[in-house]
Amino acid sequence: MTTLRFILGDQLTRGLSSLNDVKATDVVLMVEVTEETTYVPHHKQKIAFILAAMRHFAESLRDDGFKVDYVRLDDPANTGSLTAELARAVARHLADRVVVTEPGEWRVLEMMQGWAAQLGVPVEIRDDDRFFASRARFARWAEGRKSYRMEYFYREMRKETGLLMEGDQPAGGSWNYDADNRKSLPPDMVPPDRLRFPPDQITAEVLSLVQERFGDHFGDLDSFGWAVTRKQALAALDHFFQTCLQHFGDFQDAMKKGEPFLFHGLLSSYLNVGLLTAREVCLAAEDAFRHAAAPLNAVEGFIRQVLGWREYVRGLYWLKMPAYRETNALGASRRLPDFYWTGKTDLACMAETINDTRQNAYAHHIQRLMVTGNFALLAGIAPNEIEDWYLAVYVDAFEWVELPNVHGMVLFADGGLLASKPYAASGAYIDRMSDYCRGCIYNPDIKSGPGACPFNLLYWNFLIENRSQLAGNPRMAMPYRNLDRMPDARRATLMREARMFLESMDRPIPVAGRPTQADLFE
Ligand code: FAD
Ligand code: DLZ
Ligand code: SF4
Repeated sequence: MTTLRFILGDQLTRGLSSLNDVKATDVVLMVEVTEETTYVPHHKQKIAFILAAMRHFAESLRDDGFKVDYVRLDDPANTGSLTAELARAVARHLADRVVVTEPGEWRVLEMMQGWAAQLGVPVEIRDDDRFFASRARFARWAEGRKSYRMEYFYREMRKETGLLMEGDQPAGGSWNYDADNRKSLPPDMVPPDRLRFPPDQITAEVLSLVQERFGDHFGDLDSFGWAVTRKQALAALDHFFQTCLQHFGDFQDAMKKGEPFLFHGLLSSYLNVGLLTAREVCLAAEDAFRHAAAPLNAVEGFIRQVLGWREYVRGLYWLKMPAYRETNALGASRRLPDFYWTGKTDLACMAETINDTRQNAYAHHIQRLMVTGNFALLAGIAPNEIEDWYLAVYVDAFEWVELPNVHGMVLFADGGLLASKPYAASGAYIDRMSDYCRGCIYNPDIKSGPGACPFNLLYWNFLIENRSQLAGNPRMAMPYRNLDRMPDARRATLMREARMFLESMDRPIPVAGRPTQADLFE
């Protein structure tokens, strides 16, 4: 009687539901498969991070006395798919039962649901209890609501968990200190160096494998320094608390050239694969507040991201998939410009964010939302094009968290299910929150004509083109009032220049670099 406990690459948690009640005769199965390494063209560091973390996790289970069957990517008998590797393992171990924890992606759940019939053995799919809110809990919260605002879900989760609560009231008297968290970075403020982890022998082997097999994928591998064990992830968490948490709130929305990490946690990849749990990081953050090691606006800001946004996007994903992914409320249809992959663009903010992404498989939230995301929204990039990009390029990207952020928060493709209005912004926002514009050939203060920041042209054009879907939204009243105050001729100029810019972007990149906007005026 052998039970197979099948653990996926983002289920690297010792307390995982499918590892409860393991018996001495059970076998833990882990498989590296081409299907998962290539379903989008993942950044090289993302593949390396997951395979290295999987191999280390398997070692730690063996050290704890588990029987582990681990299939490596370069095993000649490897069939390349989760289902076929499970079938081979069922036969190899004469298993009469399979236990799994529900996956993070719809596509894998569909696979799992077919396994019992395909394999001829019972397959038990257990809840993923690493989240504060189960799928059923979120569905109960959502039931009967006309809109699903994160803030209300978050307040309920604060009450339910007791995090940052004083009796039935929020600590400090407010639920949300976001208004305090929008400072730009003072020029003399230098963010701390971040803890990186030199590859050990296991990781070095994975890095060679990734270079050999996926050398043509996007991204640098040389700068790899992610934690790949729980011990390292705990060290990274501790380092964040010691050096960054106190400033996390104040500069949460800031951007600075040459500073890809600022005071952010760099914790999402560890949380998403299970090296850290959401509960432990929230409790540790609360502890820092209770011991006066960090101010309330920082700790509340951090807990809101993990207990609020992270849980909320997961709940929404499972509540609305698979239809969610198919919506396209603004009818966006443009191809993703090549510069999202090459970084070769004269928009300094885009080049900086894309090059950070290439180097680190990481960009912080405001870069993702207000630079590459904002551009995709304003330029009308087709949802599936830009979603695949986000799913591929970030080390923390799994569809349950990527999709609501891109489809809902960035693109408004769900028609406002997640966000009450599009996060559309002109160059003025980027100029206020960053120093990017100082090194740019465009000028955020110029609205049209030579030197005009393309975000300005695209912003007004976006409002004009999407008037029928957006003008009735009370939160868009102000931008539409400003638009309507413009003379017709001005609106026509903005539209014409925006179109010229978009057309220039669609052209193939010439060897010497694509034409600049200024060239188009010659
Ligand atoms: P911090 O700024 O330090 O935040 C702390 C933690 O809060 C993060 O580690 C993360 O677990 C959580 N968090 C913060 N914001 C969000 C959010 N909006 N949704 C869910 N969790 C959040 N996050 C991912 O984990 N995977 C993704 O694929 C992903 N794609 C995104 C795509 C876009 C377009 C946008 C706008 C956001 C995306 N996010 C994604 C959310 C967020 O940007 C990242 O979680 C964050 O940048 C990770 O870096 P950090 O650990 O330094 O975060
Ligand atoms: C992302 C990923 C990659 C790159 N490789 C593997 C793998 O070889 N084996 C595996 O079990 N999981 C991998 N993963 C993570 C899965 O894609 C993830 O478990 C599913 O997307 C469900 O969230
Ligand atoms: Fe980006 Fe415009 Fe600023 Fe250039 S001027 S960095 S394109 S916002």
